[in-house]
Amino acid sequence: MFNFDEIMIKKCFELARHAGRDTFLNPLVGAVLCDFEGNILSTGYHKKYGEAHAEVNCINSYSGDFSKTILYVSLEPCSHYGKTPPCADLIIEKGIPKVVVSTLDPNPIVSGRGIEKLKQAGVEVKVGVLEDEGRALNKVFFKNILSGKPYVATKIATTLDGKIATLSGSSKWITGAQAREYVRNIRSSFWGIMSASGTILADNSNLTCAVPLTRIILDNSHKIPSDFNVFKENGSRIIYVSNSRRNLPSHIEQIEFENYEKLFLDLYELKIPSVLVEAGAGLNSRLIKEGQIDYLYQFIASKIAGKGISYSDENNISDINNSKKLKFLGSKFIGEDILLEAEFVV
Ligand code: AOF
Ligand code: ZN
Repeated sequence: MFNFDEIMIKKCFELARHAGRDTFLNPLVGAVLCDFEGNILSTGYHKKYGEAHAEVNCINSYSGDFSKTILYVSLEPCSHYGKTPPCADLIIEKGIPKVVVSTLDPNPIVSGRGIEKLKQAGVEVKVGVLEDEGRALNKVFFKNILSGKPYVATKIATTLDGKIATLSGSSKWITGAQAREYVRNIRSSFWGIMSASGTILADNSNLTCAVPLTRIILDNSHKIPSDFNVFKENGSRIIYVSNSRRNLPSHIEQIEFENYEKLFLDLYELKIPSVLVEAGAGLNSRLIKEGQIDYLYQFIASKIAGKGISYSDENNISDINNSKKLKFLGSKFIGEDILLEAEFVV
């Protein structure tokens, strides 16, 4: 069914996505200004962290009369003085009579106050248009603000019978070249890439990507030799995580590991909003067990390995009703393999 509010909010989502990585630590937000006949008068989006919000960019690109306009925004207009003044004040000052919003802002300094401020000033407000999509668009921001931790995804390649390697550890390659190429796209949408000593020792991978990802290296007991590729300086940040400090070159930051909860809190403090885990059974098992993973990218190859290693072997669940639950979000062919995407249910 034709629903004009939904069409306009979808347009806001599209605009918001133009920003990509530049909004770093802030949400992706888009805005559209329409007249009462449904004509679009102006659009805007939040382009860069610290710069003008979507609403400001949209409102300031229109110079006509605002008395018969509707402002569509993918996130609740803010009510606070941050790096920029409150968007709600600008909306009121311009005399915009109606605002349609997808989701409330989870940021506790805003959260409902923006809407309240608008209503108090007599602005008609509608909230909740395509709310699930609005939250999904900013899943990283929601996780960051609500938990103080990065959004964490894991990328895993398995055989059809769920193995990441044979019993002898052979895993090159489970998936085909196209799937491995696709992983580069996935990596580039994250800020940090996390791996652990077992995987790094086996692959001597440099954990790099087309965009400068922060390499997060978990290495209790200092097992990775310091001449390994992962320590090489290439302009991107390196965070070394271990149970004790190590004498390493100064371009490498260090975190002392206590537990995973603390580690992720520390990583967000270090301004890492999202992390992609690329590791083996040990790290994946522990993170899954502790509920630290939000999202799963599982590439499934049309191969059967028989006895082998699963990515969650350390989770000893005897009653199937106590399994970790996920929600499937979609699947598609990548070359001869299938990519399955799912969200962990909390
Ligand atoms: C954005 N862009 O389009 C909207 C945001 O420090 P400030 O002033 O940039 O405020 C950042 C907060 O403003 C952010 O955490 C979110 O709660 C709210 N809304 N932020 O960067 C926008 N609408
Ligand atoms: Zn704002």
